[in-house]
Amino acid sequence: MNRYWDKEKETLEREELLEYQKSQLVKTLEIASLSSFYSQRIKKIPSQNNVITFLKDLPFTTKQDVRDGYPFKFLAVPKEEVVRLHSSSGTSGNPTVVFYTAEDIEEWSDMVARCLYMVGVRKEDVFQNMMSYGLFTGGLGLHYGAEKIGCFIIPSGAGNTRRQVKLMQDFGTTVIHITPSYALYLAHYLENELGISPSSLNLKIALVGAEPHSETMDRKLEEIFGFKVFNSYGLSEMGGPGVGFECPARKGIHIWEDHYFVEVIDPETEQPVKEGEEGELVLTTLRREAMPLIRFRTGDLVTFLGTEPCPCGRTHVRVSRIHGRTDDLIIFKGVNILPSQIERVLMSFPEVGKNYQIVLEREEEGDKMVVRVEVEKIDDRYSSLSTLKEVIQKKLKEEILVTPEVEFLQPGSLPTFEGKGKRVIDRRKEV
Ligand code: DLL
Repeated sequence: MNRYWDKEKETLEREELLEYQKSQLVKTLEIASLSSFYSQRIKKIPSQNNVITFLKDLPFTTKQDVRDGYPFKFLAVPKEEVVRLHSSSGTSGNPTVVFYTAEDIEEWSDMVARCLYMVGVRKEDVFQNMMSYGLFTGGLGLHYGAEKIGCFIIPSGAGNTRRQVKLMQDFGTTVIHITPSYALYLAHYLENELGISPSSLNLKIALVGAEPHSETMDRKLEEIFGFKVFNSYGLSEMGGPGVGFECPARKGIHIWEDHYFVEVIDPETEQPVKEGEEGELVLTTLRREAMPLIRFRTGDLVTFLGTEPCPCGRTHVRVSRIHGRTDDLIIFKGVNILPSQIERVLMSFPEVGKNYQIVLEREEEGDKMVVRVEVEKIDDRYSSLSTLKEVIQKKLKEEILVTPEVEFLQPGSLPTFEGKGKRVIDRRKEV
């Protein structure tokens, strides 16, 4: 049986792949130079022969550049060519927005279909998409990919667990797309609230991504549900999910090199790392029209696994799962949050000290965020500590969209730092 969606592209010889990348890079530079941001950086277009050297002399593009480019500085086509906008899940200030032409949507859907097909999703499958639809790319992105394959799609979106279960039971869902933390919660809910064994649902495959998760966590989910978990990687700046996916041989995540030029660099020296070493993933789009990005620093830390042939037969480069981030961006329940957003809210309360800590935990009932602060003296405005806590919690929810727990501590209880403090303690990967 054919195991490939697009065998020719997925198994291209390395030299052919490189030649293809070079020709796409030239086109990408041409398109990018039409955007107001890159018109400053790309003054001439190199030939295919020296495009790689040319590329490597260009400065990196950062998340901050994209944020500062809001709303239109990165748009490389006339506005009337745009058919859709997505955004990263941040809530503060300018979000990073991403534009798509009709062709971009087509290419993206095809790439997602390739990922799904690779892990065994077929036309006969009932595919329940439990990621949120809307600005977030996880909903519509996977939806269009699954539709290409011809799956029976249930676009249930995130949340409303009781209804999710009913849909799964009544329509015989076989594949789910879900964040790891929600999958854990779903198992807890099934067992404890409904008294249903998760493995009785007959699910076959779970596509899991959009936030950090460990190998142990994936295996644990497999044991509980009796399905196979595949790690799905992507980011809105690169178009969304589908950028890379774990293959059935489980030899890491293949990044689709006909769509992205891949570099893995030491975040300090900015030099490429060797095979087997950890570094930051840097990506250049090769086929995007509305918003090409050149040497985009993803902030995601991976081990570079190289281009040795994979038992699955695909030739595209492999990286490990995401180990962490180079910046202090928190990805919590699929929402991107900057510690500075939390800090801003906390500092607007004179009762709260300057020191704070954000602890992320993974528990059976789902992921938990605890914001720990030192409380100095309580103002007359608040009748008690618990009222103050509630007000802080509400303000935080408004700013970051999720409700953290707030813990009050005696002044001097939290560690102090000279220079950059370690504010975020992420214990989710320990599960
Ligand atoms: O999370 C796109 C996506 C949707 C990926 C659905 C997978 C499934 P953003 O909101 O822009 O886009 O967040 C991107 O999330 O830079 C990583 O830090 C993190 N991330 C995404 N996938 C994984 C994963 C979507 N499989 C940021 N493992 C990325 C760990 C991930 N972290």
